[in-house]
Amino acid sequence: MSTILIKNGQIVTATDDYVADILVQDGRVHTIGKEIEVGADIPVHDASGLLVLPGGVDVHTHLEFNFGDFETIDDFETGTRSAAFGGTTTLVDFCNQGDKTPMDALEGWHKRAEKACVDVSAHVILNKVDDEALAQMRGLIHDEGISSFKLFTAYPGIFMVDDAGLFKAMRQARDNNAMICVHAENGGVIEVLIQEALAAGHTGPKYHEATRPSIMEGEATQRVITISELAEAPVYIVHLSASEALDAVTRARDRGVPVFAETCPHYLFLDKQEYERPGFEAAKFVMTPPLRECSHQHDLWRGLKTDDLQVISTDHCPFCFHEQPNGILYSKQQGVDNFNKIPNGAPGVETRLPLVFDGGVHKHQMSINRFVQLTATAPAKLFGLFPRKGTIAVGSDADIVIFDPNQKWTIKAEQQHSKIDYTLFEGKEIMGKVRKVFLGGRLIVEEGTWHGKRGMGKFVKRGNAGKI
Ligand code: DUC
Ligand code: ZN
Ligand code: ZN
Repeated sequence: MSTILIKNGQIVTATDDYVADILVQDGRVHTIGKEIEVGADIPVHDASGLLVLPGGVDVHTHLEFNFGDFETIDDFETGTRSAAFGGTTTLVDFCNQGDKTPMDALEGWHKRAEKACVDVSAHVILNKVDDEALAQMRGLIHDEGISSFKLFTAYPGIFMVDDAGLFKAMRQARDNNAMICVHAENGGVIEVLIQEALAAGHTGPKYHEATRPSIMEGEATQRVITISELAEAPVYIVHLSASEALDAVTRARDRGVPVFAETCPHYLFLDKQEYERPGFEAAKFVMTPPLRECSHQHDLWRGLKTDDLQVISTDHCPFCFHEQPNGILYSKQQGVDNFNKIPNGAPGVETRLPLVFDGGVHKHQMSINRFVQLTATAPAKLFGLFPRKGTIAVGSDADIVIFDPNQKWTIKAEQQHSKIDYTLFEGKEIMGKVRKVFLGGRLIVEEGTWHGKRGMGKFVKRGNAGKI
């Protein structure tokens, strides 16, 4: 493998910020120092005046993901390439159990993930917590390097598990140093509200939001936390959107309970006004949980500041707005007459780092160390990837982003590298841009040009999860 030198950049980790050189050898950081000398044959990347960041770690994506009747549009090649252009070099994607055993589901996921262009792992979604699934959790954790699982308290008949299943899975995770991630909304109540809305002739996309009230995210989050306390297991709340849910997390953390939570850029930058867009446009914003009142955004930024929220991930779950020539199942148009048939999910894997840098570091007094912690270090630690991923240190994988903190640009769907035909942030002006991306020391993105290869991403076996 080759050697490269990244020179004179401002190296930022969750704790440090200094100017130095990085010598990369055999895919890893070999030396960090001042004025490192190399031979004329060694490629040198001058990062003067630029930030040198650990590659982003996004622990919430859905690539080639089967969601009820729908499938997300990005496969592992397009989704991971899009991630790379946005400075993210490791994904922890969701592997859906569906009607298989968890082990068989993982085998299918591995086949699909062979195309990945950045490094990947998976959380396995359990929708049936029976003895077989509980037994297989042990093998998944210890033999397969899968140290986290996702369970749902929503989507009855598709993903939802009952409290008993949640409790059993949490205890199994606790005994094996793994972590349960939960989609926390009250699926039963939501189903009643959906049926009532449809019966009243309310079919437009804005009723997606109206039927998923934030207090039912708060209720489910509190219930999940209470069950995790009894199970004495760490728990991770995914895609937290609501103040009520954040309150539950904050109260528990204040008591010393090991509860962790992520939010996503769309909850930080957008609000439910988007559902008032004319025609069917609002369907682009149908993700779950839905966008909330503006006041929730303020609470989420507070949570990021006080470490009641530890991670920003994307929940990249892309369904095209327009029908696709050979795959109607990929499109939001499925729900043009019925909001309950709009596939739930939105894109975002490519814009996370720049959006959070612009909104956080430039506009919300977030330090650049905290930015790195939220987007790389904390997710790597919580999900058993650290210190291989999530930092720049001697021995770490040389997944490195050269980032210009002051470059201005405008988000446009046509310039993104996902297969999706829209972005939630069309026309938004951003300060902060990815210039170069290295995966295991190989230059894969250079000033908007792709140098990577389909299949070059590796599956990463993960260690213990649930500690930070
Ligand atoms: N949950 C997710 O994690 N992603 C997409 C939609 C959902 O309900
Ligand atoms: Zn979810
Ligand atoms: Zn998701």
